[in-house]
Amino acid sequence: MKPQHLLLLAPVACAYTLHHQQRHPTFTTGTPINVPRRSVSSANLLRMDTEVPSLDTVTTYNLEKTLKNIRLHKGISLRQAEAQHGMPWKSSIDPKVKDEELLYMPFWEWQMQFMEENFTNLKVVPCHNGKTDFSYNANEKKKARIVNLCATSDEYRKIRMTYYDAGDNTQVFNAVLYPDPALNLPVLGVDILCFNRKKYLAIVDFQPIHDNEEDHAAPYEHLLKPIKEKYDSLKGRMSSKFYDETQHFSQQMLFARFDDEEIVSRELFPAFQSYVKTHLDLVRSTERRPEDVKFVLECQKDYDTYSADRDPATGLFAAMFGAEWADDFVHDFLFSMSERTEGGPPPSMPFMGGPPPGAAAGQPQPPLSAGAPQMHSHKP
Ligand code: BLA
Repeated sequence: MKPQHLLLLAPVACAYTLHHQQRHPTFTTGTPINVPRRSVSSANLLRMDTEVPSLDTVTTYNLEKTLKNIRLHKGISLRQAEAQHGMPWKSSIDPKVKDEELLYMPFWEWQMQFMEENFTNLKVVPCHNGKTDFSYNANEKKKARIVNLCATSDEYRKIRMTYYDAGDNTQVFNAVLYPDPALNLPVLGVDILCFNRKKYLAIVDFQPIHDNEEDHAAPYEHLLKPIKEKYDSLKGRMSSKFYDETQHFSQQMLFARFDDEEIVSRELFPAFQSYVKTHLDLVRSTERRPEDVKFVLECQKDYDTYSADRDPATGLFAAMFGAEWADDFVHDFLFSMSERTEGGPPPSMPFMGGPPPGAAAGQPQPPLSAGAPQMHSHKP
């Protein structure tokens, strides 16, 4: 997000506040709820989207916090933000899909409830970069849609959740929770995917934000080891195709490629719940050090830049929603502190299929795209 986009959040915030009395039906129940309307004209956006000098990370963070306090005070609730796009969805965008199609919706639902019950001062943050509202997008023709939610709480500077539904082709639940920067702690990362209802990929980790050993995830790994030990299917190792496992990934990462859907409810779901709970326990039991804020924000920024540069989903989003939307989505929503590298790494390959037959947990394995026919090769 550019500094000038922060300035745009003020009118966006006012739009949320001013219009939140408007009543509209929800998609799911028909119960009227307050749905905000955005009233910033595109002419205004264009006028305001001019280059201004970059602000440093701490100033940006403080400005963001102040704006959040102004606009979130009377903002919409988490449930209202969720209901704006009919979430939690009960059926797929693809009518061909029959039963139990939204495989990972229980992850979304459980996390929402857990946050509501356990996070302090949980508030919705608009999914907006001043130009585009990222809360929802769909490609009706290709039968794919994405929904996003962003929030903040006393424990976490940024909480974001994504559900991607492309019928039996692809289901994804993705979430990242960044601790308050006065806490020098790993980020909680979740990336859970399913392709063709046959090939599954799951990663849940306390992702280190720096790489010197005493600040790395190592000090927290003893909390995760006993959990990981219980789940034999989740002890796999990632490939080096997209990421480097020594950077921003811990030794206690839950990682699995599998083809037995049973594993989702039997192992992945309880393991995910334990990691989320343990992360909150860690955040709660760690003393804040305000003098660390600048350093930790810089580390979270490095994490964002690393992740944005390597995100294998960029190609998929470009194929479904257009290259510009995909680029802005990755840099301004998913990894919103990331630096855009001029002439940086090429966009990642679209993902295409499942893992090689017979792939077993516990071994480094090639990406799902290896050897599989290309699924998303057309421009939108
Ligand atoms: C891999 N993640 C992938 C792949 C895709 C996504 C398409 C490649 C699958 C393949 O062909 O092998 C999907 N990434 C997404 C989506 C979003 C995204 C849909 O950011 C956003 C909505 N990725 C993360 C986070 C973690 C993560 C937070 O975004 C950490 C928990 C990990 N994803 C991760 C890893 C791989 C991966 C480690 C590579 C697995 C491997 O190479 O073996």
